[in-house]
Amino acid sequence: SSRIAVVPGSFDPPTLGHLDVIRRAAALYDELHVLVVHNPAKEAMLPIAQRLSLLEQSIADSDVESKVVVASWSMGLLVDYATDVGASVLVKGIRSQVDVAYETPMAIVNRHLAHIETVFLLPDPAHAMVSSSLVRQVASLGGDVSPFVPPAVAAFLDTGARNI
Ligand code: COD
Repeated sequence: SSRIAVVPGSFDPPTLGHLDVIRRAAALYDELHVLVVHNPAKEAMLPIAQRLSLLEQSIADSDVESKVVVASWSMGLLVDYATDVGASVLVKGIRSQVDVAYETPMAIVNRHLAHIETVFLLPDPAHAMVSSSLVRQVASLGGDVSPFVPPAVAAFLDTGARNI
């Protein structure tokens, strides 16, 4: 049977750190659902539809496209989406102890809720310091975000985002 995993995130916007985790996860699973989830704890920069579009473009530019489904979820628990698509694993990237502290309780709750395991992947150190919040800050102050994001996201933030 095929091994299916969900890679959830806010992806506001997608970064090279996200793409690194997606690539690593694609090497481990047969099918990946990259899932844009609204995080109520964070104030959003981009609408969900825009994040989906940027993720699709970024993944189309990579070598893992054939394994990846991009989707969004706002109808309830993340594990309900995972169960619906036959996934038994969530994949998350761990940058630091801060991520471990944030992710551990969610992983344990998700295991209790639906027997879904969470797999933590360590990023390439070259990308470990990148975060969407840093990119949002640099972009809002007019800086060059191209070292931190896929080309499609850099192009969008250079032009389209000024109109948001
Ligand atoms: N290197 C490695 N990993 C990275 C990097 C990087 N540079 N940047 C981000 N990541 C990882 C993050 O650690 C995370 O695993 C993932 O990529 C996504 O990151 P973000 O910032 O886009 O997304 P978050 O942290 O805002 O996550 C939002 C979620 C909605 C996925 C999260 O809040 C969640 O799992 N919510 C669960 C909702 C739910 O069902 N709750 C009930 C049970 S807990």
